[in-house]
Amino acid sequence: MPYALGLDSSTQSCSAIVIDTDTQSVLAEASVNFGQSLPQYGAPAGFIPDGAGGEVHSDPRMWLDALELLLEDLKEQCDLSKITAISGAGQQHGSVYLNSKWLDTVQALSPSLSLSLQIGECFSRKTSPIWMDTATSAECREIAAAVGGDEVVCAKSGSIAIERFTGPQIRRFYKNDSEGYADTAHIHLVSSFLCSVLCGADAPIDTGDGAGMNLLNIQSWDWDTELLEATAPKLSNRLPKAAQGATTAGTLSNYFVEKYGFAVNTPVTVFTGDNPSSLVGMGASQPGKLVVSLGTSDTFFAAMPGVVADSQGCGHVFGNPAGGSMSLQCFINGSLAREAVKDKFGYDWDQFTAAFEKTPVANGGNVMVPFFRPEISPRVDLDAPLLKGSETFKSWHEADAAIRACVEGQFINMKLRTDWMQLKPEVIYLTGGASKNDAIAQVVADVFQAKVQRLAVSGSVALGAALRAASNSLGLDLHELESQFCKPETGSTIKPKAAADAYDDAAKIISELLR
Ligand code: XUL
Repeated sequence: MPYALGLDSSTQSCSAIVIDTDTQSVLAEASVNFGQSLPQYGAPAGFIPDGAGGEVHSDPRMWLDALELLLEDLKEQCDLSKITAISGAGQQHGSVYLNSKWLDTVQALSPSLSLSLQIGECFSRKTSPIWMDTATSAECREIAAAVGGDEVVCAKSGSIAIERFTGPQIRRFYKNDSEGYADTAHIHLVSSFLCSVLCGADAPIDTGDGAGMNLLNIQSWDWDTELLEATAPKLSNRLPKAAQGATTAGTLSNYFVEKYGFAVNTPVTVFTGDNPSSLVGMGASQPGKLVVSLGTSDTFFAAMPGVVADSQGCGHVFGNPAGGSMSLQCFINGSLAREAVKDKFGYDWDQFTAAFEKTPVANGGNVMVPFFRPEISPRVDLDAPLLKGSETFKSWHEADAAIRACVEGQFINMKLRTDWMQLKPEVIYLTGGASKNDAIAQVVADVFQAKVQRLAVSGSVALGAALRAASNSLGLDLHELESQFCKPETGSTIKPKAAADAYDDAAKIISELLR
């Protein structure tokens, strides 16, 4: 039976999709919101609020309880014994610390007790730092200094040492709680931890999620001895193997067979990070397609033809679950910046959209660096936008010009910061909250000089996991699956209208303002 299950353990919820690859249809979908369904973990938005000094942690038992609630729900919707392929994805960078009881416990889970109760005994660090944690600036500097600077860390691992990445987080744990570190026998990512739970054994870390640790070498796609040593002692003993995305981690453990009715020996493909999984779920795992996701922060990711790291130190290189590598770049000033300009003039979203009709492409020379808070692409510490243009524009007296300048500035900056990826986009898939807005989509098409499409898929992370599972365990071609399941919404294509050089002057101004 060609049924594949994809799981997505994200920051705020755990979701699943079951697809039938024969009929190319979705059979079931479910989602458990951590804050709403598991209030006992004190994490309304998926993490424990008010951490000291930039700490952002979650209780890993919450992820286990959510997985069980999710499977209960799916079991009501479809016959889980028909599933023949499973994979999943987790929020990137978050780490789970396990003691010497872990392997024996996960191998012999009793279906009459919950996962969280049994595995709860195995955590050597009770809570897990997640990607929102910014408490590790000192550790980033220490790691960089130990190996010869930021450029060396970036060339080796695909990113400079970054606060939310797992290596600096592990180092901080080792420094602040050396006993806890000594008691730690295994360290997993959220993705490989959940995959291990499903398999009842230590699962590998895939190169997609592994590259978000500042520990994996992006040339060899294996652990980098120098980075491991710079991070914490005897770290290599504590990490599982690194593996490419199309690797079978194991078969589903008896716990899930007995408790939820899955078939014996159902194969589980290694899990990956949410962004690499979304690359597949958006149908963009081959070079030539870019994904721009418009959310609280905006992200840009794409399959890359080769392995190059960002010499500006803002971007990231991860393994592409479909083979090769992918790039990812985050822009903190995403929808919050768009909203800030809208609110400054008391506009609603319709008025915001109408502003684009009332202003010309390139905005008559009115240009904005639209950073309302410190940005990471590039790293600048602004709390208000930089403006260049007419006096009325600079004094915030032209609402429509300010709105266009904000959106144009966002995507010109995005283009400037992503040129290192050497991509020649044929199509940009726009996703996330603001992606439905045609005026914004037109600016993206004009700045990047590529057509923009919106896809019908929602939940691209779980879908990507299901497609990867189907490809690896059922022997189906991944790109074929992508073209079957990730179709553009009819009438959603926006073509560039502006001349190719329309934004050249504005790009120069933004580069100068940021110098
Ligand atoms: C990527 C990142 C986030 C997390 C959570 O580097 O930190 O996108 O993966 O979604």
